[in-house]
Amino acid sequence: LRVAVLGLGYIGLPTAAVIARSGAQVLGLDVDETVVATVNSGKVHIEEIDLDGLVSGVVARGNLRASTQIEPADVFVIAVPTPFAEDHAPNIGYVLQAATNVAAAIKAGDVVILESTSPVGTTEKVAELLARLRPDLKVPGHCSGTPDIAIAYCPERVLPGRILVELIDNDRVIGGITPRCARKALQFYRRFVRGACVTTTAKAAEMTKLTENAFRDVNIAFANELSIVADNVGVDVWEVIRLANRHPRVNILSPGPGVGGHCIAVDPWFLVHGDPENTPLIRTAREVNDGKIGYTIGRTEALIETMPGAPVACLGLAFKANIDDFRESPALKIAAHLAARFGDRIRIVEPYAKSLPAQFNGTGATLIDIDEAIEDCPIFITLVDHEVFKSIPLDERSDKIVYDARGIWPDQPKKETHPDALRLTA
Ligand code: SAJ
Repeated sequence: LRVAVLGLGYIGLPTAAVIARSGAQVLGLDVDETVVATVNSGKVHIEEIDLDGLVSGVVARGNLRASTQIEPADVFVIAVPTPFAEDHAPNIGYVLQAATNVAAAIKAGDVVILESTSPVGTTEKVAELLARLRPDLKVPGHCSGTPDIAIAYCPERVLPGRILVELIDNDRVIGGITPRCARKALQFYRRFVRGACVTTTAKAAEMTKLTENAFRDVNIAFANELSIVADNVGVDVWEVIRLANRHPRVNILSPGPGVGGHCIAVDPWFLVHGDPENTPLIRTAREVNDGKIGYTIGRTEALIETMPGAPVACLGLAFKANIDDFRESPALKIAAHLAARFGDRIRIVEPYAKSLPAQFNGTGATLIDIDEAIEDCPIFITLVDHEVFKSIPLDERSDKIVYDARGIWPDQPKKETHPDALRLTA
């Protein structure tokens, strides 16, 4: 089996590598020549647990090769980004460009699968485009009788940091332009997926993906809203959530400094943009989660001002725990804002960073390790719940003044975690 994977990013490269490991001949396509050269040398341009070993193995065995030019294949998997514009309008330009490339190489009998998170109806647009560019082929939805090719949507659902495990173990939703398309795509996924593969329509599969991330966003927004209410009445929100979650039908997620990454903070907008009138809840959740960044900045600034001149340790820049991904990270935005305001008082602790990102250039902020922070900084602001931070014992931090945006230290003396209480006791 020959498989072409279009897009060698966070999803495309691991997907290409896993398919290659199943024995297929995989061609990975990317517009970026350095990415292509990196993969062809058996190396990776992104950090993901165990990905480097897997890629070097499949490249060495000749099962994975990268190129900027499309070649004939039996299955085409599109895994390119779908960003959004300022007005939150989804941009499916990369998907349509990839489909245009597929049109140049596709032949009767082939299967095209879109994996990119996409607005509802995108797979049908891909079919339309292929029908227009290849009038010689019978394209599903655009022909009578049995089509020559199959077109399906199958969203990726993997969690960064667990991508290689979840690519195999997660259930997959496979939506065909027609039921026959779904069956063809199903045969392909069965080669390497251990989880259940469930078939449906392309539109339902597209909406399922957006629904999963909107569900999580709405639930995190609930927790973030609670955290502000609790703050205002001087109650520890983490304790309230722990207690409420003892109810058999309540399961509240964790508040934090905002929602980051390139999925949960983006995908709900695709639903809102598709039907603005009927999505007030999903839109508000987005606004609540984005608003938590500004709220955290306000609270931490107030805390830092209570100790003029004192060095401040900001713990974490990543968009979530235990990964080195800083894209769309609330922690990064908050720390950069504090650095711009307080300059060299701001010390960043981020074991997953080799140097400070460009946002800190010229601010005077420095990257230090956790031992230096414990030694030098009386103020701690926890922005990411990395395991290494959580495990700092109380006796190393009991004298610190802490703003714990992630609730990683439930045993921290309470008056010191609440800036207002602090001002009263200072
Ligand atoms: N977060 C909280 N509180 C929580 C959980 C998360 O503040 O209780 C924050 C995180 O710190 C982070 C953001 O939300 O900033 C997103 O983190 P995440 O771990 O919830 O999700 P992602 O973005 O890493 O991956 C999500 C996953 N989707 C769901 O869990 C429904 C993953 O399965 C998807 O494949 C991925 O989006 C994607 O690619 O769409």
